[in-house]
Amino acid sequence: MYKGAVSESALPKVGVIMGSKSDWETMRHAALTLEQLGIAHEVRVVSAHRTPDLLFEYAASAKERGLEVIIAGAGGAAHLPGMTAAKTPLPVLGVPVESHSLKGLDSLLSIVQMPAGIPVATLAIGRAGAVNAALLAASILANKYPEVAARLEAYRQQQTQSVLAQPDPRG
Ligand code: RP5
Repeated sequence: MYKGAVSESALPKVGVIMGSKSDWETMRHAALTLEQLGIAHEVRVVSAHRTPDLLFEYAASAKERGLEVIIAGAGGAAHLPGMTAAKTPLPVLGVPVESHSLKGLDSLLSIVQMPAGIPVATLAIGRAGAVNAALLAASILANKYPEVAARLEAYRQQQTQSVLAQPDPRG
């Protein structure tokens, strides 16, 4: 785990939104990874179907508030990432949350199958997708912020070293 990052009190660069409080168990991994990389972010529950007006307001104002990337997690008939992408020019990274009935396949297909014209970068189902959404957000920000690029590089080097340090899987 990368420990070199410092926490920032700066304005959030990444918005982490999710359709329900119940998504937090998955989406907390995105927030944790952003924290490890020292990337200022905010976390909000914004539901496409329970709070549609809030979703429109959040997405439409995101860029002018200073956000540069949005990570949107949702499960089931997961409209949140696509609707968010429709209302903002910012890159939207979609995380399919694992649903009880269909194990997240419904979430994945809802998010990934965007018609041409409004893209959502779709990650894997569950924790892996949440972590990778944060790392992808970091990659996007790294094009503009050298300090983020350096932290991301350190994170990856540390990950490589932790594998090389224990080549025998039996520990
Ligand atoms: C979606 O419905 C949420 O993203 C969540 O994954 C799913 C279930 O929500 P709850 O019924 O747990 O609030 O909108």
